Amino acid sequence: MLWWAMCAFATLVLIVVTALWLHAMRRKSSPVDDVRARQLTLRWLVGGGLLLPTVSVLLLLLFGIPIGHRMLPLPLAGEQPMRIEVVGHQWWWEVRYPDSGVVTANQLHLPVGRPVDLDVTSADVIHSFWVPRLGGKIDMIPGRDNRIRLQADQPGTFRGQCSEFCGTQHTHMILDVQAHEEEDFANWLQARREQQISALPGPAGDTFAAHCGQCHRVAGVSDGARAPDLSDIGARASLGAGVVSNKPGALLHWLQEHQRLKPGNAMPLHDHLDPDHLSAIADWLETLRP
Ligand SMILES: [Cu+2]
Repeated sequence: MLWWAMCAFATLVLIVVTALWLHAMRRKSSPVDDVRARQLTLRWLVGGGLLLPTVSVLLLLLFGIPIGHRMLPLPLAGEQPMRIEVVGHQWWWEVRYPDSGVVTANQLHLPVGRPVDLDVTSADVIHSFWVPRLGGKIDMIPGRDNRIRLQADQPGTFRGQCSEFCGTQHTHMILDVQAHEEEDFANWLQARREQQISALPGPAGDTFAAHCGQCHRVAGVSDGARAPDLSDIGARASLGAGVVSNKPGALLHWLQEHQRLKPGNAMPLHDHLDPDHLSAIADWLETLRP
């Protein structure tokens, strides 16, 4: 709403200034004496230089301040905002629901019609959290907690994007935001909380434990904390924070080609791993969903 209001106002200013400019170029000027010339100059200075900007800025502030205010994490009476922690990493998003212990990555599930306080920080360099359809951006700074309050008014999928250059794969740091009706959100959270994952059996499971589980967490299976949580990776829209769509088979492709698809990402190559193990791991990961 704020964006459209400012866009409409800026368009109005553009039209008025252009019209005045065309008028000034086309009209035949009649000679005026010094007194009249000073009057005209004063009129433009006071009207166009003082009154017009004062009124414009006041109007925009009257409109913008209440909207901006809603995004400030001020104390609320009644129902308290939900709290979600988001940590920026090169180049992915860690999302934690501290009240339920649920952790996910590169996707943010929100309830509709309820304010949500996002506590954002970074694990490495400065990133910036931004979901343009829901509100302004806020910097994610290592060692510092910033907070922004957002509220989705209708269910849907919104794109979030890191908006502070954070390295070569900054572009590939996309956050998939899903706003759900309150009940659907509660169901999702409960399903995630009660999710039971059985470890991949056999030698492929050993390979996962030795090479993947050191960095990646899978709830109840491994507890690595350096890389994205994989407990619900099968349910995510994309892999690599927006690099490839998570279609059947995409996980194996990602595991084989991730350094070509997203050069410089922290995951080592898997060339030395048994291809059958890699394939079994990919198949197993595809089944991980709440
Ligand atoms: Cu970035």
